[in-house]
Amino acid sequence: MAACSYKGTMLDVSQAIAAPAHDTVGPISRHDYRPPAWLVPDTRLVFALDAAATRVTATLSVTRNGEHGEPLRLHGAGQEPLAVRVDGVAVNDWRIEGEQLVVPLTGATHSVETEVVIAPERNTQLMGLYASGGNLCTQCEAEGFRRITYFPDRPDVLSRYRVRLEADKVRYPVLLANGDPVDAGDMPGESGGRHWAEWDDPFPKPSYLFALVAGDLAVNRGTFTTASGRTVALGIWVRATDIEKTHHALHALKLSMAWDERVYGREYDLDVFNVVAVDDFNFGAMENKGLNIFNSRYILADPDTATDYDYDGIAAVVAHEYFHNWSGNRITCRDWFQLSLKEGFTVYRDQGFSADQGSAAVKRIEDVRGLRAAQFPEDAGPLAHPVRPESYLEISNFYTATIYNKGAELIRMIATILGPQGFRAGTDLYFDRFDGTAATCEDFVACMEDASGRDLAQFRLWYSQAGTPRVAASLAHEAGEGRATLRLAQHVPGTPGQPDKQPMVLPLKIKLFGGETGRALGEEQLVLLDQAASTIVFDGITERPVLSINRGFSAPVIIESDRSAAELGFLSAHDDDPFARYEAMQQLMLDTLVAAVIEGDGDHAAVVTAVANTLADRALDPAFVAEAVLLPSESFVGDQLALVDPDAIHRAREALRRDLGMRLADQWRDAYEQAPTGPYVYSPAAKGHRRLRSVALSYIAASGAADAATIAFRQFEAADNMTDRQGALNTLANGYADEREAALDIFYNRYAGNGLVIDKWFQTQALSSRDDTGRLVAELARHPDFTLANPNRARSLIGAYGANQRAFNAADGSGYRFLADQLIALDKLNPQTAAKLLPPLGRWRRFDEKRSALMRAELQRIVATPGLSRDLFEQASKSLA
Ligand code: 0A1
Ligand code: ZN
Repeated sequence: MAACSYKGTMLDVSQAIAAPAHDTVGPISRHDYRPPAWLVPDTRLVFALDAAATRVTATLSVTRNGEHGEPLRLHGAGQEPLAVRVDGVAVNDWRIEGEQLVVPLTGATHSVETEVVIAPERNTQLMGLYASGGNLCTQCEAEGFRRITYFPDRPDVLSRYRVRLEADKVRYPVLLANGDPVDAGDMPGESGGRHWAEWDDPFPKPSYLFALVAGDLAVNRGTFTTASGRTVALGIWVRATDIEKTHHALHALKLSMAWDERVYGREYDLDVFNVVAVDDFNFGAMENKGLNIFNSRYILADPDTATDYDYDGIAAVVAHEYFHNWSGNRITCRDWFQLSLKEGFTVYRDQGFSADQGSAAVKRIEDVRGLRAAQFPEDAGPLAHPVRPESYLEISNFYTATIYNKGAELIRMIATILGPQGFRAGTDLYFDRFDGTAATCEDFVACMEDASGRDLAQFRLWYSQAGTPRVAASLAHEAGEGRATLRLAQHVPGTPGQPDKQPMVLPLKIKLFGGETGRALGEEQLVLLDQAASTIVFDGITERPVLSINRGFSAPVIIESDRSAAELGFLSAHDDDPFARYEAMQQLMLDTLVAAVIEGDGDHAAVVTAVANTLADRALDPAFVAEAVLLPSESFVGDQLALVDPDAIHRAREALRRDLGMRLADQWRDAYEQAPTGPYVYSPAAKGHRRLRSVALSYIAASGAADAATIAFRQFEAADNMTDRQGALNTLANGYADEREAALDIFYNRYAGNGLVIDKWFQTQALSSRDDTGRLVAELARHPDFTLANPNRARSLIGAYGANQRAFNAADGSGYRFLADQLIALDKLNPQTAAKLLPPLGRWRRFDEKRSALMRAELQRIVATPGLSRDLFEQASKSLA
């Protein structure tokens, strides 16, 4: 037997919660997957809850998985076993190896019991059991359960959990866990003031879906009757003062439950479904079986404190977590390399839900904008990885836009290739075949093939090859022959570890329009480009054709076409697919801005005409108009250029904004004044009007109009809702008028103590296009309300600043230094959140030598920091490579 490296019964909490040094575990490779040596059919947990010291007793029924002589290996992090019992008898022959408790066992089945004490109030990483706002809650995905107790903390070990919670009745009157409630009561006399509750979850689940909540919470209750007639008790749990802000989330939950029955045939399966909101949370929300735990920003809303964007986000995240009950919980992931199996599919499902609540076109535009803002740069940078990664140091770093959003695009492409019926047959088969198991991306694709008869062999490259494919498209017209020839060529750029790529399957929706008449020259076609190059011939084309390609963003690729400004302007007015109209306008704007950056001066005429036409088209949905007339962001313009000059990009974009503002002054005023106001209603139409109004306001301000700040301040003061108030504040925050300070002060004082709104106050200032934003951000970091301990607050200042291309990339490197300082400090508290905020420093290859050297120096400083977490080390070291 190997020597025990660490053993004892004394608990030293300060030692126990220290962040792990990054070199404790090497890279994990997908190919090293082995099935678990031991299974755990049943788990019984008893929690004696206390913020300072919680005792966890875990009893695992374990069964040997196949013929082997392996001991039982249980993961544990930050605690030590106070007792280990096998079949009820205390044993001593266990050992600790790294993060594992190794227990030798002789038989085929045993009962293994461990006892640990953990300190939730000292858990600043917010993984495992921790305290938030005086309550106790858990976060276990991906590897947090091992911070609660010893367990095979891997997603392919599915266990039935029965959980008993004991706690002080006054501090923690509400005790929740996964599954259905069994019983509850007061503890007998000597425990004084304590009570207990037991929960039972009949569905075997991996440990990352475990959850408990203990706290002083109020509930907004509802019910949902499933298609088969079962009544489910719904509860949204929040602090009592927030109860009125839960109606939107509860409504969204009911809509989600009905939608999943209607669209995917999926019913809910327990008698209760609880959702709890907490203020301190590393991500958006978590799909724990029957007990979702949410970042409060994705639950709490009322018109006075939440924008339309927040309302949409809440509905989307509530739906996302609910949909995981099938795509994630009933069928989970075999290992973390399969993360996109649940996340890509579930994002695709929540996108479909949101599209069905309002304008599908606007939803698609927003999703594509998000993909281009977050995923395309990731795929083009040092942290690029395939949708099914090959290796990782720290799995938390792989909750990325690639796994989530590109993963969703893969599912969308499969749905496009199979068609609605084939896709539904595929998902039915998947849910049926893999229910109750831990599956792989390969299993999902195989179901799609089996149900549809389509061969997706080459399509699988989407899971293994990183990088955004580029498609060159060129349309030639031979008028005399009545023929148009479309030449397509694809190229997938090299990414870290993958210098050479094979051609992918790209489903491209294509349509031709007559350049003179504007009429469609034939139906839309779905072209599957699966070669490096291909030629498509269209016959009977007598009129000069204009190419509409990748309609609806049917493939997540970059189209490089030789379409002229006139053709793009034409499509922006005549294409019959609203998404394609938007795309044409964006491409026109992008071409104009890139030319202006390179040449130092721009010809804005085509953009001005196209925007004017869009504003004048009364048949268009205002929500669509608001999206269509927005210029691409400075970062997105930067992404088009080999060398990013942040100041030149800012100048070019501001010049175009100013020109649009001035030349279309009347139309902006018209759009601003025409938008109906009236009391706040959350509806697709009202949202569209509000959005267009704020966009128009920003153009009025961009024009330099003398009354712009007055108009904005009037809107700010008159607003009966946060959308209008925030829209006005954004405009004021970008400018230098006296009204700016006044509005920021009013906003701050009005919402003092409301964390989610104060986050907006920080964020708005960090995103400002003012010249002195860097200095202001440094000051805000010293504001009494700023803290790194709350992830939302950290993101609202540091994350927003990192996204502000011009301010962050100040030539003197002050932005880089600031970010590195903050990340080094944050890493000591919360490595996951620190690592998430690092990517802006990894863009150094795209900047001039001076900036690039400054960024690298900060990355090196981070990597050299003693005691750095695995999370931040992985991101920083990969960003340097
Ligand atoms: N599965 C969740 C996301 C999530 C992942 C990790 C977390 O750890 C802090 C939290 C949440 C989802 O997709 O919503
Ligand atoms: Zn998810």
